[in-house]
Amino acid sequence: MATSSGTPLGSKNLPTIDLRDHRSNVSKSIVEACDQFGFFKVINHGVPKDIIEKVQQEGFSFFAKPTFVKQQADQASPANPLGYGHKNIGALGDKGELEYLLLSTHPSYIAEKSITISDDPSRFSSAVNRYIQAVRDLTCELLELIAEGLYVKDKSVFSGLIRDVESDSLLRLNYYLPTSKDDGIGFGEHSDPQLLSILTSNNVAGLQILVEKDAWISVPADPNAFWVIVGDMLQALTNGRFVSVRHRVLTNTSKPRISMVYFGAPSLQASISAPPELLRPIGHSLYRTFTWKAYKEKLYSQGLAATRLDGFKK
Ligand code: GA4
Repeated sequence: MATSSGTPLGSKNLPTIDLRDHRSNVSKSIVEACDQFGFFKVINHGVPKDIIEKVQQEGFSFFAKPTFVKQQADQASPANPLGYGHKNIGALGDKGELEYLLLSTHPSYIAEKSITISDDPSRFSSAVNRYIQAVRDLTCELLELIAEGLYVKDKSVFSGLIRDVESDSLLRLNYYLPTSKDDGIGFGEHSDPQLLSILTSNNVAGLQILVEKDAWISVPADPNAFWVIVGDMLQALTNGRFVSVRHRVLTNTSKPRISMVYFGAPSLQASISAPPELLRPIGHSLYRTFTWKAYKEKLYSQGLAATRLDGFKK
C-alpha cells in the first residue's frame, strides 16, 4: 500500500485520533482509519494513568513469580482457554514466545480467580475491575463514534452489544521476555474475533499490523496511548466495510514487554447482523446472521491464523 504521494507506508502514517477534538471530526477520522487500516491510535482518551499503571504492576508482579506459583492459577488448556498460559495459544497447538493471563471481565470471575493469582486478591481485583470499567467505557465511546461516522441511526447499535451484562469480553495480559534473537514470533499472525480490541503496553515495541500481503508496519510503543484493533465482529456488523486487521507480535533481545488487551465482545446469545443502513451500499448482507456463540465454536476449532469470517459468508 502506498500513500497518495506514492511513498511506502510506515509507522508515521498510522492514524492518531485525539478524543479531545471536535466530535464530528473525531467520528469522521475514526471511520477513515477503520476504512484504511482497521487500526488507529487514541490519545487524550481519558483513562487515568494510575488505573493503567496499577494493572500493569499487577501483571509484572504475577509474571515475576516462580513457575510453580503461576501454575497455581487456572491453567489455560484446550478445554478452558482462560487462565495462565505459557507458549501455547488456543486449543490447536499454536506456539508463541510469551506468557499470558487471559481473564473473563465478569467481576465475579475476577473475584474468584484473584485468590489464585495474587497474594493480595482484593488489590488485584480492584485494579483489574477499575481498568476493565475504564476501557469498556472507552470502547463503547469509540463504537458510538463509529456508528455516528457511518450515519447509523441507532448510535448504540454496536456499543449496546458490549454494555450487555452478559458480554463475553476478555482481558489479556501478555508478557514477552527477551529472547535469544530479535524478531522471533511472540504472538503469531491473526485477526481478533471480537468487535474492537483496545491495547496498551509498556514502553517496548513489538506489535505489527499487516497492511497488504507481506507488508508489515511496526507499531511504535506509546504507554500514554491506546491502539484500537478492528475485530471480525465489527467487520460482519459493517457488512464488510471495515476489515479486521491482521497483526502479530515480534520478540526482542533486550527488554521485557507487557501488553494489556481488552477484547470487547457480545454476549454468547447475541445475534450478529449489520444494521440496514450498512446493507444499502451493497444491497444485501454479505454474511448470514449468526450468534457470537456459533462464531466462538468455529474460532476454537481452527488455528490462530485462520480467516474465520469466510465460513459465515452467504
Ligand atoms: C486471538 C485474540 C485473543 O487473544 C483470543 C485468542 C484465543 C485464545 O487465546 O484463546 C484464540 C485466538 C484469539 C483466535 C483463534 C483461537 C482462539 C487462540 C486460538 C488459536 C483470546 C481470542 O478471542 O481469539
